Amino acid sequence: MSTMLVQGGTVVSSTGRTRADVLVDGEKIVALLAPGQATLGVDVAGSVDTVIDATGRYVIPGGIDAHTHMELPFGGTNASDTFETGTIAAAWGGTTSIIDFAVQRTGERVETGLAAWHDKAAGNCAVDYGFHQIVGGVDEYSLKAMATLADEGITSYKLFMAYPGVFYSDDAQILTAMQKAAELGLLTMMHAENGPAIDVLAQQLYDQGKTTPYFHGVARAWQLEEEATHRAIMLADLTEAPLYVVHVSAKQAVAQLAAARDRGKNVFGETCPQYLYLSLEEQLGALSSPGDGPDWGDFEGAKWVCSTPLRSRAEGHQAAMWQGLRTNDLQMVSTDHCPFCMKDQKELGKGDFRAIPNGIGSIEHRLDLMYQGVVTGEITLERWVELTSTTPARMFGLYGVKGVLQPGADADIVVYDPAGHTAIGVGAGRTHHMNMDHSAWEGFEIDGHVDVVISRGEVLVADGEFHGRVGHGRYLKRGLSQYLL
Ligand code: DUC
Ligand code: ZN
Ligand code: ZN
Repeated sequence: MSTMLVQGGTVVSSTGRTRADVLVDGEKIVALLAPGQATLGVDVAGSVDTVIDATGRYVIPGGIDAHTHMELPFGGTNASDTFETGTIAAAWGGTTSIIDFAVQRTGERVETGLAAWHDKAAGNCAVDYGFHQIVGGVDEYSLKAMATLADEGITSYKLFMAYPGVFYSDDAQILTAMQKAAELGLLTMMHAENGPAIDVLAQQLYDQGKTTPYFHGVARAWQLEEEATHRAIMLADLTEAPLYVVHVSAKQAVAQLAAARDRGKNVFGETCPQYLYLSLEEQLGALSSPGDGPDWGDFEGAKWVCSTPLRSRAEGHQAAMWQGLRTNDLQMVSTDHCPFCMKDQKELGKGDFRAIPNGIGSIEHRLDLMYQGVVTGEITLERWVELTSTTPARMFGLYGVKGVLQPGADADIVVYDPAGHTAIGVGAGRTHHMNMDHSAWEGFEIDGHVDVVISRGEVLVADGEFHGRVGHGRYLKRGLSQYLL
């Protein structure tokens, strides 16, 4: 077992910041020490195997991305990051734990889908990984299977109010699953969009010749996110099931969450960097060259086809997401990392936006993109740590081991340089390790840099090099949510 001292930095937690050195023994943090002094007469820095210099930098708990889709089968193809490529990219960006979604598709058994997910991930991850369970077919078999999930460390499951015929659950199925979840203490995660209504609008737009990616955003109207969010909240209220709404993008949906929380309900919401920074007009409606496109944009916008969709900046959704993060009406930021290449993947939807695989790749950039929110004054330094690590740990039953730098916790540590710079994108001199032929974040400049990334006492990234290894990442058996009211 080797020892390490992360020395000279400012340790930032969700509640404050302090100058401290972090002492690591093997995989665990064993002490936070007053900086640079002998402790109990021992010269600690001179006694450890490795000293990491964090002078002038922030020392924070490793990021936890609680919403990823490695290798997700979707729209006739698979998300382009494997557990190997996706977790290496995560490490580059300071994310040391992910929670991916095991998939039960409609017609499959939960156990089969879960076993397949374990097979894909085991031995292939560079950072630690846990699972949520997508329940794509609520029936007597899946309800029975839900009872065994918590024993396997899967304490949250996801339902879809969208994607009829693929993952969709109707209200009767949602009600039944929530009753079971309430009984078992599982957290219900909800993709809250009214899928059947979206499909009607999408067909109508297509029939009118409105086939470009922009119309993906038009079909997935905010009213259908607000309505589904409200319906999910009411069903959760009735069944007393705690509810976590994923990838919130509409300001009206945030208002629904806020109203439920004001009534004292266990209702939570996550947003993603794309809903904070990107928009319907600028990205989904993008032109690869001016003058292209029959109406609004051309196929360039396919890079940003994801669901929920990017929303209108003129309508103020992005500003509302930032505000929700400040007021804790939204509690967390995950990526919904679901990358697809333009070639052979997004291209499947040329001429029909409905056939564009839904998803954006961001796992590598979440910490940086959220740090930029600190620079621009949207959130505080402490809130940055809370949104990206501490609350994900508490929400999904990992806190104490993950999400905090304290004795007994895993030594998942990021040294972040506020004087550094990160140029995001696939272009020359820019950073990009995800398995994609483009970046949804091309050209973004960050006034900060992930310098050192440590996972359970092993250095994964330092001096601009990857030192980690595939197989280092371990399965995280999670406990019940530690965030409930
Ligand atoms: N949304 C996406 O953008 N991709 C995968 C699934 C989802 O709900
Ligand atoms: Zn979703
Ligand atoms: Zn998702």
